[in-house]
Amino acid sequence: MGAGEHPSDRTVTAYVAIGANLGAASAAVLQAMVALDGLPLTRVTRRSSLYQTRALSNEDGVEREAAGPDYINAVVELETGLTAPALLDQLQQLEQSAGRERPYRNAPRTLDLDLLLYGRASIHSARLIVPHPRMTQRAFVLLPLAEIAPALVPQTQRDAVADQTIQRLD
Ligand code: PH2
Ligand code: MG
Ligand code: MG
Repeated sequence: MGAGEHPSDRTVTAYVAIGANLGAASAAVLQAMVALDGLPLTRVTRRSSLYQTRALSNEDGVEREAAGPDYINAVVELETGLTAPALLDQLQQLEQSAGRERPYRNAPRTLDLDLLLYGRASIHSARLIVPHPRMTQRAFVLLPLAEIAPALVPQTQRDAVADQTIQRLD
């Protein structure tokens, strides 16, 4: 049994945001959904549509449109027996396998996997903050999340991001 895998059969419902804006972004997002389903002790239980979104950058706590290609974004629900740090390790390994480089903050990326929610856990470690601190400011997270877990996204939060450019793809 690898690090972070429990000997018990307890699982947690977690939500992961997927984003890409370099290369074949839609293919990378769909491929990531398959890869997430293949992680140890983990399966994908719900997947949102793909969304095309204008690149945003957080300046002084406010999300603003930024230069750079549009993103393809989506959110998946996982049922996982991994601990949160073990799941984060796996997400980072998938980003690496997709050729992710980090030349500077918010650089265009082949694949970004962000842990949004891990059950009801509130986590503040050096590596990981859950719930994701900027998720409620971002239409590219809230709308796909609302599609698969509407109870998690109050209408007030959706209203607050109504000015952000996002288009559901079919
Ligand atoms: N991710 C960021 C910064 N800006 N903008 C969009 N539209 N979608 C993203 O996934 C995204 C972003 C940092 O990870
Ligand atoms: Mg991100
Ligand atoms: Mg990230």
